[in-house]
Amino acid sequence: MAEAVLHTKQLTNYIDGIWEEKAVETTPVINPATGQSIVDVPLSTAEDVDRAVAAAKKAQKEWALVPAPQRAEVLFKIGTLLKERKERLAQLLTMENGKVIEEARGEVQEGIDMAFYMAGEGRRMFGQTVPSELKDKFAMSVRAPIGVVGIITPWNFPIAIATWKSFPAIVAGNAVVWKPATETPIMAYELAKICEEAGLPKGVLNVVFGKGSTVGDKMVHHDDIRVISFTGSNDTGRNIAAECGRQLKKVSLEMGGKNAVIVMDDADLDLAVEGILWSAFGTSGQRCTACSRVIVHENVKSALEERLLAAMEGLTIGNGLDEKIKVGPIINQAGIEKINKYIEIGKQEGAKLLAGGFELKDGAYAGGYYFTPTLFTDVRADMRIAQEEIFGPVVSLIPVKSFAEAIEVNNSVTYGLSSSIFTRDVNQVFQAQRDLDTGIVYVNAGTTGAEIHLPFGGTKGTGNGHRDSGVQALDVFTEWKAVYVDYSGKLQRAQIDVE
Ligand code: UN1
Repeated sequence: MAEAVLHTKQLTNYIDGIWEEKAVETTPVINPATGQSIVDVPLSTAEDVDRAVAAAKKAQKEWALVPAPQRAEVLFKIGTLLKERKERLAQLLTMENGKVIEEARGEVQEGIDMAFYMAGEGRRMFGQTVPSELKDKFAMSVRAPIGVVGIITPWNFPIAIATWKSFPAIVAGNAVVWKPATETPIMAYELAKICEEAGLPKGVLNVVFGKGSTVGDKMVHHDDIRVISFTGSNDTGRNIAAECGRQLKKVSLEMGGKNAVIVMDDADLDLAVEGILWSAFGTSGQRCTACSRVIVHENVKSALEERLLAAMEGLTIGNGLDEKIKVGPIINQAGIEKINKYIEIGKQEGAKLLAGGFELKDGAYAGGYYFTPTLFTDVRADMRIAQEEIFGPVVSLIPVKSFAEAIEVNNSVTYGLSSSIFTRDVNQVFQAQRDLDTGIVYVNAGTTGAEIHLPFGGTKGTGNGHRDSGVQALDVFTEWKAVYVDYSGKLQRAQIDVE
């Protein structure tokens, strides 16, 4: 297939079904593999947000009255179009984000899966009927849409995360104002085009671009936005939560992880190496679910190190459009600087650098933002490299003496997104799934690869108890309404007229 081409030089806001005039202020979108500009993205204004919210508010009233199975049909069409354009979308995704093409295809697939899954939800959207305590009285609880929802999405999964949030919101009868990350707006542009083509009524999905300090702030403060769903950095998430708390606005947060793979001394070490390699260096470690700690039983520490080092040599680094490449670039220079900072911190803390630890700037790498897969060993659980999210291809090996210590170390971080254990001991499997304090637990697989029909999110500093994707996502975008229908023909007082 020919390489995908974007047929515009500047993206524009999409408000009330209209692709607007070109913006006054823009910023370039940079391909992190080459350093070259692909397209310009508007720096939308607070006034743009106001118009987007007004359009959403108007559209939502009618959209909420469309029966959910019919709303779902639009999502089904969206899924079909996403499927038809999968290769084009994957290529554009690799260009704007850098992830290797195989992973880009996987990410688009998450969007397709989410569309069909939520299309199915349109014919379920289950509520509950429960018996009333009174005769001739019917009681039920139903899901009601909330209104206008604001979604703020990150650059590392620019299409998948957007679908985890917008599709449940839409099928539940809400309207959306979406701010995608400035680094990766092309997926937003393409997805909005697809929604339009699939017949989503104007105003149900609106897209504004630009900086969080202007556009995100305005969304968070806007009285008519009733829910904010955010995935991104911890600091930003906490600020959003504080403001939403003040306004009593519902907020759903996913703010990263410090995920570990535990390797016990009875584990299949080759399988563990494969799991670590994929979840630590896939997406160049730029996943919230990425493995950045390996907690290894001391009996197999040197065997694991040896096999891991050998396997890391096979990791090809380069432009992700090349099918042979396994590790693509880092998103931008700021990302590289953050990783470099942690390499220095790790060295100062006394961790032993076994592999990598440097960026690649010359020859074939010139212009791009590349970092070598890195392995630290003899890391102590309380070191900063073992506690803080690095968001790059850096793994810290932490030796432990027992299963109990492994669990304790796993749980010693402020985050709680994903964890994994490699063991053949069935008792340890069940103890681990109970005791690992994370929202996602894997057994004999790495820390990445969540499926869209299960809840995605984490405990402790990862979030605030809500979940993306899965049927649980509907809880973010609906209110539970309790409905009582009394058909006795007389006034029956609950708690009082009970015989
Ligand atoms: C993220 O990094 O924020 O489970 C999302 C996974 C992917 C999604 C990651 N399905 O690794």
